[in-house]
Amino acid sequence: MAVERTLSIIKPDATRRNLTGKINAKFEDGGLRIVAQKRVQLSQAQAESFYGVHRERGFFNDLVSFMISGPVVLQVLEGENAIARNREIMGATNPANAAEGTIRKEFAESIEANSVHGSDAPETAAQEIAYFFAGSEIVG
Ligand code: IDP
Ligand code: MG
Repeated sequence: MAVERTLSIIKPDATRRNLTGKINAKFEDGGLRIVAQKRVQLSQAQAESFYGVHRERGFFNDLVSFMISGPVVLQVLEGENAIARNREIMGATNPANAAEGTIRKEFAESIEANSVHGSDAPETAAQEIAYFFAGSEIVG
């Protein structure tokens, strides 16, 4: 197995409810290390660009509004198979379909306000990490 890095975002629904620590415990208990972390307010341009792949989807404008509705916590998670492992810890996009014990099952409010983002493949992980972090901000 390979050690990977993946981009995680704790979304505004979760920061609003003060769930950062409980969500970080899920990552750490699940075997991932938080090797970079910063709390920021995304701009509309940043959110639109980050979710650009979804620009044609009906939910795009609502998603961007949601992502700038409050602070987010940007993170780099590291560990064995971190990209897939994080997706397991997060659970399915729609909390109605998320497995017991996952972040989205426990904390998500809706399919949109689903508490966390996680990269979905090695290429997107590398792009998403570079979008938000300088190499010097990541300390493994
Ligand atoms: P993912 O976050 O599990 O990778 P994606 O399909 O990449 O899911 O969607 C990105 C984000 O867009 C989701 O996490 C969620 O916040 C939002 N989203 C996805 N599908 C819907 C939908 O059908 N309605 C509203 N928001 C959605
Ligand atoms: Mg996705």
